[in-house]
Amino acid sequence: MASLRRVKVLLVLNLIAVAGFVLFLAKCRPIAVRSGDAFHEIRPRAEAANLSAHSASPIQDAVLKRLSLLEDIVYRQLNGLSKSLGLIEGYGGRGKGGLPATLSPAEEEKAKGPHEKYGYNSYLSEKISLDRSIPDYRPTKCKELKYSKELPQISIIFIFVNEALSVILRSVHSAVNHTPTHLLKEIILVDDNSDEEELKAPLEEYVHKRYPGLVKVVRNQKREGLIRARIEGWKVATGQVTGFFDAHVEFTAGWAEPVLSRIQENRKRVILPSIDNIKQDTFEVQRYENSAHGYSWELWCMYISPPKDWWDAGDPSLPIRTPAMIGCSFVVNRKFFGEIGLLDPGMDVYGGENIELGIKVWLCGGSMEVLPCSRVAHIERKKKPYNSNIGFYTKRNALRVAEVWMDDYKSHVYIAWNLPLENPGIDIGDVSERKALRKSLKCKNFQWYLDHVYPEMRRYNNTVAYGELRNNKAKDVCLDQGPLENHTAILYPCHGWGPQVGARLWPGRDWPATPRRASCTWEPWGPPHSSPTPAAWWTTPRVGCPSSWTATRSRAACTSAGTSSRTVPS
Ligand SMILES: [Mn+2]
Repeated sequence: MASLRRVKVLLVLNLIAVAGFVLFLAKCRPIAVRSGDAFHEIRPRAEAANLSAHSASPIQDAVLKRLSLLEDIVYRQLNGLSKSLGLIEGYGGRGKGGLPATLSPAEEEKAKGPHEKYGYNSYLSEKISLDRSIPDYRPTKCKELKYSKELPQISIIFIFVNEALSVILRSVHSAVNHTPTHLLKEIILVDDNSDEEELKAPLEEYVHKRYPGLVKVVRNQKREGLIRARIEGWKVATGQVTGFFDAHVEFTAGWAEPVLSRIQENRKRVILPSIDNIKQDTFEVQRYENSAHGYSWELWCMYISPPKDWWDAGDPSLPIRTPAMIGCSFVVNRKFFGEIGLLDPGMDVYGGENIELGIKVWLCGGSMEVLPCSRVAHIERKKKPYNSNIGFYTKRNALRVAEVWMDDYKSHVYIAWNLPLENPGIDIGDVSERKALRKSLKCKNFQWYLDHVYPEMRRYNNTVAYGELRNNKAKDVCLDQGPLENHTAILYPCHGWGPQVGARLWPGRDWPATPRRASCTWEPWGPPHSSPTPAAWWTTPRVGCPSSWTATRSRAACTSAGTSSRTVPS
């Protein structure tokens, strides 16, 4: 405490000294200027002020700027801008350096409720400085790379709904602290109609006082979902480049330069900083492996291994080609993003937009890559803030992607969601504008994308049946995923999710051409396997004898609304 007081006293003394110096300059220099201007007329006040501002010397400008900065620091120290919100600034304190932070047992008790509400330990977040340092996880070589001084400016767009104030502000502080001033055009906060009072006036007053002129706040009048919220942010952005981030991230030193440099070289590149993890319970920052971002046929995104040519090059600082993006952080030239139709505004809430952008940018003349030299840490929450039925919206959005972009492969998305191929019973809205967009941009077909950008993705051609597989001797249990090691299936109560539903059938192997007993060739419908042969072929467990297996959906009979079933011999 004593040392803190000493620092404060020193700061104030420093301010007084600088203020004295500036006063001296302010009194003397303008007089010197005026004395040279013998015909100086008396002008209206405003105009005169204007004139003197124009004629001020660069030194005077610099000193005035420095003074206002010092004033700002002292103001915050003495008036406690962040303190009034119960928050902390400065580099030290709990959780500094990205180490795990802890709470006392009494605090733990208080933390429980908000932890549940936000999906991360927001009470702990309030105890961690808004400016804390986090580790530099860049590959060593990145630190030696040099970038041009003339890089395009970025508008950083954060979207949020009912996010903890301290977490949003840490995202903002971290962006300002780690983006070079001359490259940061502005920060845009898009509030997707949050309910919390602290996200209204207190947030707005804070950012405007703390970072005057730098932060724009956009408020959605109704909840639009993450996708249209990002578009709202884009609309008010003025930087040459726009960066979209969740409002629960922390940037690291040097994150911006490699991103802006890659976009300057080629404006059609969409760049993803590498993501590290901020643990939602302790706020410890954990390094993630270098990865590309892929997805399953449900269009759930996931980290996948970088492509073979990246490994072959043997340089971990090189960009990683990626088929799509997780979506919590991406950077794109502002105008180019508009040209390729932004994100699909017909999508609701969350999910699918990240895959759509990946497919679209690749098919329509651009590219997408992850940069290991640019790192942003992100909190993986326990739950999403859009608490309505996320699965439904993700499914609906996935079907929009399938209809617009996937040509013959669209059936894969329907099968993955266990929907009939015809009349799936989901209103996906109007996709005609998106189809027209694809046509006007003269985009390539989906087969090209699978061949060149996402060869790891499993293709399920010749599927004749899909859905749950039920046995006539035990109708309430379904074939489900057993241990992967011995490729054996198990019976499990039907739950309608996961590999149980995703099972599929491939003719020409064991069934139906050679129906060997007890070895139906159902395959779990899972993430893409890296090898071209399936990772797990299943042997069906016997249930009595003789018994038969029935698939709930038949691909061959899809014209009958997919409700017909087909008997699979046991
Ligand atoms: Mn997120």
